[in-house]
Amino acid sequence: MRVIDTHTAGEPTRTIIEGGPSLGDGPLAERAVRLEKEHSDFCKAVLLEPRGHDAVVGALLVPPSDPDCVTGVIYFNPAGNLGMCGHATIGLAITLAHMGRIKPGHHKIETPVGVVSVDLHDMNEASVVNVESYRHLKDVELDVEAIGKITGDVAWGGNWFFLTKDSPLPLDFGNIVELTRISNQIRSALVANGITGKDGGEIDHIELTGPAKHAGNHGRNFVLCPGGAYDRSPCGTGTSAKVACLAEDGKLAADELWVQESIIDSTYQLSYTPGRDGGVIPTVTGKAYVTAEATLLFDPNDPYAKGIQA
Ligand code: PYC
Repeated sequence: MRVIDTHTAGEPTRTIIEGGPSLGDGPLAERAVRLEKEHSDFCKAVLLEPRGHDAVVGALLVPPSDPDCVTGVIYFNPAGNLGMCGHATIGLAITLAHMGRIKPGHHKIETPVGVVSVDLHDMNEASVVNVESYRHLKDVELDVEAIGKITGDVAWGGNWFFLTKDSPLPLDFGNIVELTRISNQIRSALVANGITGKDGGEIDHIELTGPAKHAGNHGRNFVLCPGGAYDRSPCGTGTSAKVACLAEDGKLAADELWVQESIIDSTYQLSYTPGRDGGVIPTVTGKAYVTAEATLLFDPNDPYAKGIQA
């Protein structure tokens, strides 16, 4: 199986360019369900130790059903599928450029939650025009064990997010273990209180937000992903959800720049245009770098061929 690895603002993506499972044809959302249900061993083997680690997001290239798209892609992490993934889409654009499949310009990519587009600026920078993003619930009050009251919004940016108004702890690199623990407690409190996204969608990403640390930037975050790893990047879908909330609160105008910092100080530049259904269409710009081209080997005698799993 051949893969190309990238990182986008520090967050890794492994794009499977050859040798992945065949998922048949039909709508991408159905093929994504097939991947999760019938090939979870493949997903874990590709991502987990000893070949990877729990923060790696997989991008399986599949034929698009929309002929205008340069490729279809299904994103997954060790816990299951991701609807959309901002950092991985930037990583995918840089990978396709590295492979010579796309040149600087505008390209469409099909994901299970809709068609997104990328503007490839050069061999390391791309802008993703995301799916329509919107706030579903405002000022939700949660009683979180050992922390107390936390207020936040539930918003969609291609995945479901709970975005806190403030962070109970400074958003410092040295606090990552504690921030992870707090975010997991928030996730449990959401489940215990039956709080979901639209149509019962599971809120599987928690975004702690706070003020920027560095001049010229506008906000900072810590994002817990499904499975328990934190996002090294500012999270493309998470910042899309953030921008949707800022727009609805009248704090960010269309086409105005928002620079979002991650917990490791990497940044994305964001702006939006109004959406068709009352939300916003965010554009997320970031940089990605190719870190490896590899052939993954699966030795049938290897007891950890399927990855180290709990
Ligand atoms: O960039 O959207 C994103 C993302 C989701 C999970 C990890 N990264």
